[in-house]
Amino acid sequence: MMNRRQILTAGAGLMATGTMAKSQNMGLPEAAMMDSATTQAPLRPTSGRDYNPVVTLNGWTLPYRMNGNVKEFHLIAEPVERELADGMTAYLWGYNGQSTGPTIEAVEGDRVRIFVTNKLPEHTTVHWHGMILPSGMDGVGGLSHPGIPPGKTFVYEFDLVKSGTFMYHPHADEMVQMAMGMMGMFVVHPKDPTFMPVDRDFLIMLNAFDIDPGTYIPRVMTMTDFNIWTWNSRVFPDIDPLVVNYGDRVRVRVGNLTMTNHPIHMHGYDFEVTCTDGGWVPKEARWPEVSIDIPVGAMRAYEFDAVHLGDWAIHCHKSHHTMNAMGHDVPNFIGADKTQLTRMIRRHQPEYMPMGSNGMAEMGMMQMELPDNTVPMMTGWGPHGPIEMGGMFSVVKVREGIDADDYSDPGWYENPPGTQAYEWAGELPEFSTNDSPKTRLTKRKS
Ligand SMILES: [Cu+2]
Repeated sequence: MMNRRQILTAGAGLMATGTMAKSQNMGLPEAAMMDSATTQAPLRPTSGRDYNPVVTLNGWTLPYRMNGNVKEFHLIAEPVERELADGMTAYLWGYNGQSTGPTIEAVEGDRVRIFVTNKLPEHTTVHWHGMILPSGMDGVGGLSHPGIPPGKTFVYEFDLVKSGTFMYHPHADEMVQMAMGMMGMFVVHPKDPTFMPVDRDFLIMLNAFDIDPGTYIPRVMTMTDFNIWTWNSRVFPDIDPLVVNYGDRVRVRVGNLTMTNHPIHMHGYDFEVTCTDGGWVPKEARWPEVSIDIPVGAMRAYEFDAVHLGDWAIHCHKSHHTMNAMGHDVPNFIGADKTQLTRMIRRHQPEYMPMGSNGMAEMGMMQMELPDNTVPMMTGWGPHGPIEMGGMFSVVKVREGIDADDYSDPGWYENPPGTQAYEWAGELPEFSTNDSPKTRLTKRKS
């Protein structure tokens, strides 16, 4: 088990690579780079207005500098290598070393100046999804301004007139550039720090790729049949847990830039939707939920008080989205008797193993040989066996005694005595799971 405490240190993996850009063009802010897919500790502001920073799961926040009253950021659009899971790297396009790109954080009332350097082989733009800004800053290539040619840097500058959760992505060769992983989130904190304060504020960007097992580059023409369903370009079991201290007020902000909706379901709690990318939901207009559908091209934030200790699953409720690389044209063998067939195939292929007659759970147990650079369809081990999940799945870990800035994995929850499902030790009815529905039917008749 990896000790997150050892690797989760503020700024770990941060490398300054702004030197080159600086010598070519004095005055550009340094462009911080990230070489790690591990959740980075929240980046507390050291200048400008104060705010409570967010935590991007398996992501990081872009540092800024103050230039007079203007908050300056530097994004670099470029090819990146991203570890989607241990053992699977994808060659993507992203920002500042990673896909998804770094989270940008600022405060309502700030003026921001965002330098965007294009190191891609084709032009790009950045659209600021949900922001109220001048039309010429909106980043729609050809409409708002010309595309940023390869090798050039453009400057976006605007006032943040409202707080909330927004996204950024190209509006230039959009289908390709988004399929390649170009997207990030932009959080504008309220000017009034007493407005809807929370103790923990998590960010998840829902995205998806179509990458054939054994390959590295996403197919960019895929419209719906993606095979890698990710949160911030990461899949279970390597999405970090959402670590929460007992009693914390928690906000989870979920953006969706995939091609389909995702009903995000969290166990153990009910919660309220408090924000969309259109703005904050007034108290009287909120309603309770346990699953919240995140439409395409939208953001939803929900909040809850962490008063139930435990390990609680959080996942997309489309069961195919909690699987990793898989084919969809596999017949259903449940209930089929493969004894005869197995004997015949083994004459030619002695290692042949029949699968699927009892369901597919055995796939979570087996260490099947996989091509290089892919992840098993269902995977992850919990304290009680295989979790049989992949893709858009993680665990909310609510514990007592977690320090304010500690997001390291506390390990598995130990259920107090008498609070865990247990095996019946008394008499059992006669029953065989090997009977097909047909035999069971015949038995009942006789
Ligand atoms: Cu989904």
